[in-house]
Amino acid sequence: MDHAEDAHRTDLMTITRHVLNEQSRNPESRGDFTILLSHIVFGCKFVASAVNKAGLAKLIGLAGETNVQGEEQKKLDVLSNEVFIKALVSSGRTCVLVSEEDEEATFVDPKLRGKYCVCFDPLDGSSNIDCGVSIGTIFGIYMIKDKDNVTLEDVLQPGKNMLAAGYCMYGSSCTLVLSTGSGVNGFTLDPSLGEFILTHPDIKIPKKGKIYSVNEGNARNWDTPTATFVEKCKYPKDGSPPRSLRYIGSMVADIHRTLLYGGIFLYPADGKNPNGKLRVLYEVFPMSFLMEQAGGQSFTGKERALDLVPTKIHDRSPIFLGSYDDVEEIKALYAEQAKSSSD
Ligand code: FDP
Repeated sequence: MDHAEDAHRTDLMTITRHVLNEQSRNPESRGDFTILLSHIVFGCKFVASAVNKAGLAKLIGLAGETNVQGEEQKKLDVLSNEVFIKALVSSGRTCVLVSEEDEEATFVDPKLRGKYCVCFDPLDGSSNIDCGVSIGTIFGIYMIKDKDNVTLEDVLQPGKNMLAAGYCMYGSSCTLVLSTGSGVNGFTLDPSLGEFILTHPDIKIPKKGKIYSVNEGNARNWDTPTATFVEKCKYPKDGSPPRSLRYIGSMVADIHRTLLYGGIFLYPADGKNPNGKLRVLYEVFPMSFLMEQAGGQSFTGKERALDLVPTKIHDRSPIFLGSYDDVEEIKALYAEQAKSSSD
């Protein structure tokens, strides 16, 4: 028996141990973030279990309600939202919550208030639920500005003010990817232990990718830089091979692949949707934070995505994010367009 290997296998870095290790590097820390995160992790485990049982438990199907974006809500969305709201409130560490499923922000009862604000999409990619494609939870965490005066301004902050962000992907395995501002780590749920184990330490996105990811069905409404970029992906003029197109249509799954394999994910503005589709607070910001922490970039077509200042909690923004060099290319195309329109 190889004892060294055995020892290695049994010395598992759970997500709690990992966050406690990070916490111990900050002597002022009182463990509040660790407590908040453990409640988020519980929400993810609950949703993972519900997603796994969805077909069996007949949980899938319409709940007969529509969400703020006017989309039909699935039962799993409703359930996931309830689970996360309850988990976050009961942590005693949150004060304002913004969920994709709720029109208004939730202000936590003063007796249960803590110093964190959480913006989240409890079940992103819900149009994929019924066909078993990977879906996920996305979250971004801010610190409250003034404890005695909690307002919506606490969540209408630029993404660069986020303390932490992450997502949990419910797919062939359940993977939680987290950044607390010093790199990105991926944890996989071991169902037999009920623990997220560090499986992808210090994720770095390849500097340049070979994949582009976009809903090409919207091509006829794209602006010139997006159309030129995609044309270059398919018919490169520099002798490089064409890039592969991969588009799942579930943001968490598309971003997870982009982080691990490199490439670029685009949800641009188009003639019909000048702000694109994806929501700033709980899609664009958390994913942009993770991308930058992994060495990539994120751009709105005008600016660094994390510099955006949202004015409403459900604001949308065009987004291009992924490998550093790939995003540089799209930035150059937008700069060219701006220059030619100012000439
Ligand atoms: P969905 O509508 O299935 O909830 O913003 C939600 C989202 O999925 C993202 O997860 C996904 O990247 C995007 O929309 C897909 O949009 P298109 O169907 O327009 O490509």
